[in-house]
Amino acid sequence: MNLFKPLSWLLASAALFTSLHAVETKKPNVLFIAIDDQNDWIGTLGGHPMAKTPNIDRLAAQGTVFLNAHCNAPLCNPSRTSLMLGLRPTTTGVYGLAPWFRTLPKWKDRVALPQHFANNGYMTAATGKIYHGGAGALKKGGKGKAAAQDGPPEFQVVGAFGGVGSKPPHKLIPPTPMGDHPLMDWGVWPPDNDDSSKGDYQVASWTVDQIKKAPKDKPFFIAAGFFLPHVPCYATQKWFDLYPDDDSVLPKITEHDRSDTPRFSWYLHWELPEPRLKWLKENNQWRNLVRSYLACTSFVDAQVGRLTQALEESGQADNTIVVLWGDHGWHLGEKEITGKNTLWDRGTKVPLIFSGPGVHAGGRTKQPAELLDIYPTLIDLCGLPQRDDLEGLSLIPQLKDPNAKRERPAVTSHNQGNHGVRSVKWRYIHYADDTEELYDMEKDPEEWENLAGKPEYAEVIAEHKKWLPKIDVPPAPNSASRVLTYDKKTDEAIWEGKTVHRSDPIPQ
Ligand SMILES: [Ca+2]
Ligand SMILES: [Ca+2]
Repeated sequence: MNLFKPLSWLLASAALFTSLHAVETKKPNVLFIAIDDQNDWIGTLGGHPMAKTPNIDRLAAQGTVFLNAHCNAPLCNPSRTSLMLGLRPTTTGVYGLAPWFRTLPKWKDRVALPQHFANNGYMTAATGKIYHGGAGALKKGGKGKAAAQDGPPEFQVVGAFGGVGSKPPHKLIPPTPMGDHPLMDWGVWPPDNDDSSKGDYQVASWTVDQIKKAPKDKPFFIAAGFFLPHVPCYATQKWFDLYPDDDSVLPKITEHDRSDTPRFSWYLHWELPEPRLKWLKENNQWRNLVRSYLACTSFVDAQVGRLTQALEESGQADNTIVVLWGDHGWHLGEKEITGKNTLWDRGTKVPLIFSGPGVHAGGRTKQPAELLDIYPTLIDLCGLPQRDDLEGLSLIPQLKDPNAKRERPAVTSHNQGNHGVRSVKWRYIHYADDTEELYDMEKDPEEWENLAGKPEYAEVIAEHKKWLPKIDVPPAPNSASRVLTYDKKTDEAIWEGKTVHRSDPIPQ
């Protein structure tokens, strides 16, 4: 009897089994961390010199940070829809806080990012604000606010909605203009210094639990969506204590900054609950808002730290891709406003950090990146089947080599016809009425001097204009909230259903 043959067969089978097994166990987990309304006031990003975010900074040092990353829409619902579907807002027509894309016949069956993972053997779980208005796209019978959003079962396990958490009985600040919206509030809350009543604390606790009890036989995709520093910016005293109670915390601004920006730039945030700088100054609220926003950012940073610590403790850190992102920026007095809905860096620039297997440690890249790049990038990092229906670019070249050139700039759109194009050196903005802005971001990072109209920059403008979206559809059916339309023939602009005339005073 020849013993050699069966033995070699056995060895070959064992090798095959081992390699198959290795392929299986090699598929990394994904921890997907979203932070709502978080601009670049993150320590490692340098957007505010005093911002204290040691946990996010550590994550960035372990991985690669994109210093020039931008949202595809400067508003929650359209930004998140774009990221999760891998499609530009100008392709879906989702520009406002409504509609929910699953209500649109054209997109209701679209395979969203976590669903692609669920379809490829991943356990998917979510808590907090991932989609606008809920963890999103749940099976019927899901829990909480998100349950109303019926759709394909992209998240198999769903945790707490999170949100604001403990709220004071009355607003902490004076009534704000344009409707005294209940969300327009900030300050120290709760007064007992206990963070556990905050929605984001609960989101972190639930996520820690999921990481620790994740199934061992399959990889996980766990999404945690933090609500702060979205308004109301409530934080406990200890987070305020990280920032001086004086005007050194205020961002750099220049007076009359809007004197050289087109009137149409105001139409993008025409009448909103977010107060203007004028109101903040008159009501002695500017410093309070800035400190509150920074305090909330530091609090959220601590929650991020709880997640990364849980990964370490669970022994899964080496086999987990962490991606951390913010859905759009936020103004705190720059360009005379607060809030979002702008096409400047303060409105479009977001944190975007990857760490884990396949990611260069300590990488810092100034190459442009867009949030809709996350979908194809995660597919590549996790070795999932490719899709040919995504509009983003994989960031793998920059995750391997921070100096690798990206073939195109980042484009942000706010309603049909209004686009910001951000390259390494320039920001170009084109509004629906054909007015324009151009900034030299190396010489003028605050975007104070609009260079559009100066003949010597015609070539730079032409170069950036090439990247305006080729597809630029009108708002999808049932679009609402922060929707702007413009008819070039009649010069008629309509903001939230009301005509804005050229002579109307800018609402304050
Ligand atoms: Ca948001
Ligand atoms: Ca200016």
